[in-house]
Amino acid sequence: ATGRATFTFYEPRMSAIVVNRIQREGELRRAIAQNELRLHYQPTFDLPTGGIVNVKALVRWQHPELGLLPQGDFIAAAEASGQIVAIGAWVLHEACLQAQRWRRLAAANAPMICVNLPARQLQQQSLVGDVAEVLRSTGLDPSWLELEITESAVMTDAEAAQWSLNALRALGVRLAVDDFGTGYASLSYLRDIPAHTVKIDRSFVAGLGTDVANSAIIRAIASLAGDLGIEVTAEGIETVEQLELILDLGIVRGQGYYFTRPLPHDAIDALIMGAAPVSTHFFARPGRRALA
Ligand code: G
Ligand code: MN
Repeated sequence: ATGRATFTFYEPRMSAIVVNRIQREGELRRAIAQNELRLHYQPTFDLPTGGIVNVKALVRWQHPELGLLPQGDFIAAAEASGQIVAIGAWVLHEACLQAQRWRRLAAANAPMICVNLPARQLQQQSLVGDVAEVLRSTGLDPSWLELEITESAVMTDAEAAQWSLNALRALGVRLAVDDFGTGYASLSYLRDIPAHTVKIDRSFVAGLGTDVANSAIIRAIASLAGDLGIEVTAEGIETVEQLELILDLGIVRGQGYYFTRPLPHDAIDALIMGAAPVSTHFFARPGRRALA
């Protein structure tokens, strides 16, 4: 990894790192084979009404000894080992199955499903066919699936990525750019990628109110996306102050711990069926002025 024409002294620690990685790879293989992966779901809300716009599927690992692990604990390792492709395939299938269950449960009130598309999956030549097959086998209408890509995933091999993304869009699948603003892509990225949605990274939302630069950046992204006909979601809203500032910036879709953390599917059932009080509780705040 450090290139040619170098030398390195051996240290026992290096073996330990390799052994550790091999062990984790073995564990992950078992996790996939023995059904230890789970999905949790985090809704994005239409801010003025409190309606659910879509839910994002997020993978968890129900580890037999360590308990429920968030994606941060194993996805980077899975990306390094290539197991992310198998995990990504599982996530996509499971998420589409769940989306179909919600369709049966709530018909038109069912939320669209959003799924991360890791860089390695985007590079797979079989991607478009694989997605089409999942849609066919689960019966999910393509327009109910939104695949989320990051800037860095596209940068890896921009030309191939763009070909795949155009083909996915032609299938009728929706595309979103996730964590926008944190990668190295230029603004032309929003022009070239056939995305329906851009999700503003939560680091900008977290800085709202403390540093005016953050609202300037969010306003600029929202304005650019608006002019390009791309929908905007603000990620990572944690406080009512952030929510107010996001609404002041004219953004009408938001997600974050202020509303809810990622939840197991049955908790989402309750939200969809209106059994949980989320809408009145969070959105119909007295004194909140109407949006212009
Ligand atoms: O892939 P995506 O960008 O949707 O990643 C969502 C991740 O961010 C999840 O792991 C989720 O738990 C986390 N997340 C979602 N909302 C918030 C939030 O309001 N604050 C923080 N710190 N993390 C969040
Ligand atoms: Mn994100």
